[in-house]
Amino acid sequence: MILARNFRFILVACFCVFALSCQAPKKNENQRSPINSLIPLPQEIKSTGKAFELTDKTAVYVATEDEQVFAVAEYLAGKLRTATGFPLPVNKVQGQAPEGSLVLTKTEPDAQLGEEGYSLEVTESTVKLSAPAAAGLFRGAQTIRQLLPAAIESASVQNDVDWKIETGTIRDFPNYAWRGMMLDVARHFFSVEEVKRLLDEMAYYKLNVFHWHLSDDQGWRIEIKSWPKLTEVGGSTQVGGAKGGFYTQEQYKEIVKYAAERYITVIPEIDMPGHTNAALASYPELNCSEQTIKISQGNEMKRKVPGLYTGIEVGFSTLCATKEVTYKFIDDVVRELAEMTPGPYLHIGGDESHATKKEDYIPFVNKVQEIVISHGKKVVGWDEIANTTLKPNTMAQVWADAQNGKKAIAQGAKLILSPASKSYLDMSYDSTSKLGLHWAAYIEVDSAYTWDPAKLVTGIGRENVYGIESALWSETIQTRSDIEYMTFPRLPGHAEIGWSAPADGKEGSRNWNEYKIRLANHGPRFKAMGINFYPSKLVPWVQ
Ligand code: TNX
Repeated sequence: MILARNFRFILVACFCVFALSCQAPKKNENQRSPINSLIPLPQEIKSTGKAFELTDKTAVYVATEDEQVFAVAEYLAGKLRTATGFPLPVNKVQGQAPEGSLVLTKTEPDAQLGEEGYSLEVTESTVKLSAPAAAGLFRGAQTIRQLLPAAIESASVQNDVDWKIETGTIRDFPNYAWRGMMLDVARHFFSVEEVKRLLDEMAYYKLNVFHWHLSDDQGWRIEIKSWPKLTEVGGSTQVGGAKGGFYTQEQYKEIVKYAAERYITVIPEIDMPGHTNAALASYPELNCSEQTIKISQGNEMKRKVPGLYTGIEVGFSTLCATKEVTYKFIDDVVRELAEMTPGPYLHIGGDESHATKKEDYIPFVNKVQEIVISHGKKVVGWDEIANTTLKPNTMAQVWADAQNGKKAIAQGAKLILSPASKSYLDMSYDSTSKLGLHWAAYIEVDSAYTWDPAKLVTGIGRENVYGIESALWSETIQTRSDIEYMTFPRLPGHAEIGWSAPADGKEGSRNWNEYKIRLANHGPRFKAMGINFYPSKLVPWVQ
C-alpha cells in the first residue's frame, strides 16, 4: 500500500501548501492540486510534484488487442480533444509507447482492484493508466479528466491553458459494488437525450448503476409489444396533465448500450402492485373492482375503469393480486423487459401498496419474484418487500423503514441504501428551494455528504450493504435543467460515499471541511459542462 487512508489528511494538508506556494497562477491553475480536484477521492494517492503536459504532439496508445480498451481510449481522447483542440490520435502499440504519450494497459487480475479498480502513474514523460478490466480503465479515465484543469470540460477550444497533470501515482478501487442513481421518468417524462446526458454526468463520478423508474400512477414509459395500450394510453400524460411520452424498445436498447459504454448497468423498474394507475387505466381487466356502470343507451354494462391520473398523491392504486390475468400481464412485461436488459436485476417496486389487501401483498410479491427469476433475472424491490419471503439473491432497497432492512438481512438478503433523508435528490435543499418536496428532510449539500452507509442504522453493517443509490423522483422536476439543479452538487457527495472509504479512516465520519474544498473546485467543471447546479452557500466555490 502506498499510503494508508489514515494519512489522507496529512496529504491533503501537503497539497494545500503546495497549491498555495504556486506563483502567479495561470488560468485554472488554482484548481490544479491533484487531490483538490478529485471526487470521489482515490483510495491511495502520492504526488511527486512535477507535471506532464498534454500538447498537440500527444498521442494515446493502447497496449493490448482488446477492443473494449481501444473504445475506452477513444472515449478518453474524445473528451480531451474538444477543449484542447489537439488531434490526440489513438494507436495500438507493442512494447514501449513513445515519450509524451498516454498509455492504456490491461493488467493481470488483481483481487483488490477487481473489475473497476485501476492504477495511474503520471511522470513528466508519460501517463500510464492500467487496470485488470476495461471498466477500471474507464473509471481511471474520469480521474485523468479531473486531474486536468476544469477548462478541459469546455465545449469549445480553450487557449491560454496549460494542459498539465501533476505527476504521481494513484491506486484506486470502489468501496461499494453498487453505486447508483434512480431517475423517475413516470411522473415527468424525459427524452433519450436527457437520459444520455445524465448517464454522462453519472460516469464522471464513477457511478455504475442506472435505476430507471419506468412506470407509476402517472405514466407508463416503456413500450411492451404484447400490451400496446400501456404506452398508447398509460404513456399519454404526466403530472400536471401535459403530454407524456414513452421509450420504444429500440430507444430503450439504445440507452442500455450508451450506459454499457460507460460501464453503467441499467436496472429497469416496473413498480407493482401499487403505483400502477397508468396500467390500470390502460387495461381495465387488471383492476379488481368489477363494479359496473350502466351505459346510458341500451342494456350494456361496462366495467368502471379508473381514469388517467396527473396528481401527485400516492398509495391509491393496485393491480388485482387475485386475478390470473395479472400474472399473465406481469409475465409478458417481465419477459419483454428481461430480453432487452443485459443487467442481472429487475426492480419490482413493491412500495406504498396501501390499496393492496395485506393478505394479498405477500403472495403477490412471492409470485412476482418467481416470474422474474424464471426470466433469468434477480429481484430488487423497495424495503416493504422484506415482509414477504425473499428468494435467494433478492435485494431490498431501504428508503423509509430500516426495520424492513433488518427483516431483509434476517432472511440473508443484501441491501441497497437510499435513505430518503440523505439520498433523495428530490428533497429540497432548504425552505427557499423552488423545486422539490420535503417530506423526508431538507437536504443541504453537507447533509447529503456526511453519512456512512455502514453506520446509519444499528444492526445494519458494512457486510449487509451491497451499495447505495441516489433517487430523483420527478413530481416537481420537468426539465434537464431541473434534473441538474437537484442532482448537483449532491450527487458527487453520494458518489464519494459509494466509492471512497471514509476520509479519515475512522468509520462513521466524513470530513465536510476537507470535502467542500474539492467540491468547490468542481464549480468551474459544472460550468464548463453547462451543468445547472445549486450554488450552496456552504461551499467556497472557485470562480
Ligand atoms: C416516495 S420512495 C415514493 C415515491 C415518491 C417519493 C417522493 C418510494 C419507494 N416511493 O413514489 O415519488 O416518495 O419523494
